Order: sequence, then C-alpha cells, then structure tokens
Amino acid sequence: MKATAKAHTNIALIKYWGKRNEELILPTNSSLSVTLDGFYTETSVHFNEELEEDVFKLNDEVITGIAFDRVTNYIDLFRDYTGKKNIYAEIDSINKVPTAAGFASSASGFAALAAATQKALQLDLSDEELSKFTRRGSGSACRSIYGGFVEWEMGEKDDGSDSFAIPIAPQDHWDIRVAAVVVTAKEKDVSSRVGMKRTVDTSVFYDGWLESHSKDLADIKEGINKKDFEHVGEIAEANCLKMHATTLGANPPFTYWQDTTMTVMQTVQNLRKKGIPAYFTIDAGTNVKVLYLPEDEARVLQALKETEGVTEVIVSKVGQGITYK
Ligand code: 2P0
Repeated sequence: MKATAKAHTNIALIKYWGKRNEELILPTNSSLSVTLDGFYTETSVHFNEELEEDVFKLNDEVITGIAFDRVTNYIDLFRDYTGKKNIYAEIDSINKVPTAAGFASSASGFAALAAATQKALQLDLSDEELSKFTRRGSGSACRSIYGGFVEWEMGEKDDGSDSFAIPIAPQDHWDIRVAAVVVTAKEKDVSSRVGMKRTVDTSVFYDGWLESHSKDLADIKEGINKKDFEHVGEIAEANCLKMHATTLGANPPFTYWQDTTMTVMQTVQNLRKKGIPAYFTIDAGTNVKVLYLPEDEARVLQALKETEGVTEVIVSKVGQGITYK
C-alpha cells in the first residue's frame, strides 16, 4: 500500500477569490489556471499497519503542529471514504516550489498528496473524483490534477459534487512563459484563506468582482483556444487587478502589494509601450508573475532583472498534470 505521485503548481489567470462553503472548499466563482513545469511536489504515501498515527516528512524533516494536523486531517477524508479508520501512513514529501517565488505550495502539495493517497489505497479514482478530493485540501490544488490550461468549475450544488477542475487545453497546446519575479518583501500578514474570507464578508467591491467574472472566463477561454496572447494577457491582468481591488474595499482594508510589486507592474507596462507583449498577474502575496512569449524572453528577463528591488527571476514553461512513479 505505497505510491508516489508528482504534481506541479499552477498560476491562476482568472482568480479564485472567495468561498461559499469553507469546510467543503466551494468557491463563489469559477477560475482558470496554467500548470507550471518549474515547480512541483513529489509525495510518497505508505500505509503501514504498524503505525499508530500518520508521520509526515517534508524535505526529509519530520513535521509537527498545524502543518501536520492539516495533512493528517486531510487523509482522514480518505479513511472515512474507504471505511479503513485505523490505518495510518508515512507521508514523504519533497517540495520543489521555492517559498520565495510566492507560489502557493499548497496547490502542488495537496494535488500530489491526494494522488499518492488514492493510488496507495488502490481507489482508482477518475480525474474528476481526484480533483474533488484535492479541492478539499486546498481550492487551487484541484486545478493541478491536469497539465496545460485548466478550469475549476465552481458548481452549484451544496454537497460540492459538481465543483471540480476540467482540462481546457493540453500542455503542448501553446508555449507561453511565466516568470516568477521575486521581490524583497516583508512577511505577509494576511494569509490567502483569511484575506479571501474577509473580502467575501465585508468588501463593498465584492459584488462587482462576482458580476464581471463569467465574462472574463468566457473571453479568456476563447483567447486560449485561438492562442491570442494579447487578448489572454489583457484579461488576466485586468482580472488580477479586480481581485486586488476587492481587498481595498474590505473591512479592515488590506493589500498584498508592496512598493516593489508596483515597480514591477510598471516595468511590465513599459515593456508593452515598447511593443513587447508582457502581462502581469499577482496572487495573494507581493510577488509578480509575468506572462510573455518565448521569442521575447531575453528582453523581458533583462527588464525584470534591472528593476529595482527584484532579487530573482524564475522562469517556467507550461507544465504537465499528475504523474505516478
Ligand atoms: C488562485 N489564490 O486562484 C487564487 C488567486 C490566491 C489568489 O487560490 O483556502 O491556497 O486552501 O482554498 O487555494 C490561494 O488560495 O486557498 C489561491 P484555500 P488557496 O490561485
């Protein structure tokens, strides 16, 4: 009863920003992401009848406390599902998502954990079922089941049975690049989970976010299908700005941006003024992700690296979905 799975992280072009059910992790809107080849988590799960509780190792270090609780509570979902209540596992995770790059390692982390767990238990889940299980660990993780371009359909049902990710276009559909721009930053003080909830509960701009969402999603899918980079970039950038605007309308208001975040945004806008199609998106953090085409790589990277406050630029191509060893 042992299996190993690898999952890549993803970056949302149309953001998930709000839950309608906290426990089941059901979103208030659908979202769309690109899976990235540069960043992944590889996890082995070994169910062993001699264990009396789960053991979780991350990068060869035994993890306790809240991070352990989140993993063991997550595996309880599988124990409940199979009725095997008293079987525990050793979980070994290697995380190749640099924390400094500002990608949520929870996306690749829970996707790899869900995949390895179901395989170790020989559940033979469909991708749809696996995506639903993965969603329960972390919302954005349900998109990391697939490579390429992926939509998480929010669904409407209260039990979450219609809320899962579907593939929009495969990894080899379109060779675009994503640069993760690492900036010098202070520790963030509002986690994405807390920020999301505060925004849903209090932001005076939240209705506007929800109203414009389905058009953004429909338009970007058309753009991806036609490989219209400028159209896709414009929608992604505007969608990101709308998400961040909701945080300013929350009570108490907050923002994830710091000064260098905005400097990098200006670098990207200046690239466009010079005729280079580059677009930014930002998650619940200070770092900026920049979308561009392979032929513009040298000029984009040079401009980003020359931007004051930028410490590192990490490039990723479009990545693949879950794989098993
Ligand atoms: C996204 N983010 O679509 C959005 C954009 C951050 C900004 O998904 O509470 O770690 O575990 O479901 O998935 C980050 O939130 O939140 C996120 P939970 P998650 O990628």
